[in-house]
Amino acid sequence: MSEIESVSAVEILDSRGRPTLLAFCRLADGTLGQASVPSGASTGAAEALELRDGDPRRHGGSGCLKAVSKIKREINDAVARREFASQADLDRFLVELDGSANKASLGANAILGVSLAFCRAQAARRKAPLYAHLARMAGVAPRLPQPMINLFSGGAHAGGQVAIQDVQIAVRNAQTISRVLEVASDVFRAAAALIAERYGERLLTADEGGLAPAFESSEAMLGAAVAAIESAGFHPGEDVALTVDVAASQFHSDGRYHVDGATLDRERMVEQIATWTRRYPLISVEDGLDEADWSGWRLLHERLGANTMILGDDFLCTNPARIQRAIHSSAANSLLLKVNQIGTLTEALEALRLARKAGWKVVVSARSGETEDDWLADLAAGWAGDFIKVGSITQSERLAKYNRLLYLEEMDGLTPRD
Ligand code: 2PG
Ligand code: MG
Repeated sequence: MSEIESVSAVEILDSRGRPTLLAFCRLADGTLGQASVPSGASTGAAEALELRDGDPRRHGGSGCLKAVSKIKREINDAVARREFASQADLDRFLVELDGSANKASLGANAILGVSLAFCRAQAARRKAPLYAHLARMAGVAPRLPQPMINLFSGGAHAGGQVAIQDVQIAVRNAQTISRVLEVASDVFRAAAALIAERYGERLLTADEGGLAPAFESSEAMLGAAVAAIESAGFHPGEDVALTVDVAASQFHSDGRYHVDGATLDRERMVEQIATWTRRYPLISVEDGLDEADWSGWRLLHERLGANTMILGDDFLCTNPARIQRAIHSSAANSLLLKVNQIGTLTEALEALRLARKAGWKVVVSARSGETEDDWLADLAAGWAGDFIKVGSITQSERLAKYNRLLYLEEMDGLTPRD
């Protein structure tokens, strides 16, 4: 049991210079927890609602003062000087207080801020590192996840120059996170040199710090990733594999996929992805089909699911009901877990448990709009995610998470999977 003294929040800026919020939770014994909330660009239609002011006079309408005020007034009035038995107890209370199906009344950003700040306060009260507190809550043994590191971006994370949103690298058989980052840095530098040579341009980076030249096609982006791995002295597939976030909902309209100048129906889109997996060392395909194209997902899973992670992001929205349906209809085999898609830690944990029960892989993911907060690293380690997806090895909002993993490796003796 612990009693909340008060909750509060302040509007801050994220890595894109857009407002988000930093929430605080003070317990009756004086312990303070705080956490900031990330925000996506390629969001799923089934995501819980992120409350924004819509006032064009501030931040082009994207201000978060309404969400801040929901925390300071409605939520604070309801939770202050009240006892909560557990994280689940508080989260259930917040969901009921909101009362809507998609957290539209209080805002998923307001609710998640309080959920996370309470979690941090509880960890501090127990004098436990956040990852250990999260592991205890989930009943799993903590482990370091394997990073999926962003190399190139297109789609909504860059200028939309190619269809595919993100090409990432996964370093195989590395014993430590520090070795993973060493290899990633070699590949990143090789990629930067290759891009400068081929496209003769100053290196422009995308939302998550990945390189974003004017690739002529998604295939050229995948080819450049393989070339960068080779030029850094590694074997594509064996030493360094690729993962891709197709983010197909972004280029799907009228039942067709508009990929790099071609218009494909679902069968041909699945064919296209199968061709990519044959030609390139892809171990994971995220959002290969539109989020509403359930038949396409089943087709893709049937076609490639035996050897490739068929990873649902916008498709699943960390939503237990959608995950259930995907399990029953055999439409995916991996979950991208983003807590702000659902709005509370407890519901995200339910999503994790469903995925694990079905034998799925789990990728704990950041958003394209992030802050310097590092709770995601603790979440990925504490909930033993198979992978963590944070973005590139540049930009401090990304590095905060990698550097926290390095800390956990050194100071807490956690070890990576594989
Ligand atoms: C994604 C995420 C992170 P966003 O699509 O997986 O890369 O992007 O936060 O824009 O949804
Ligand atoms: Mg995605």
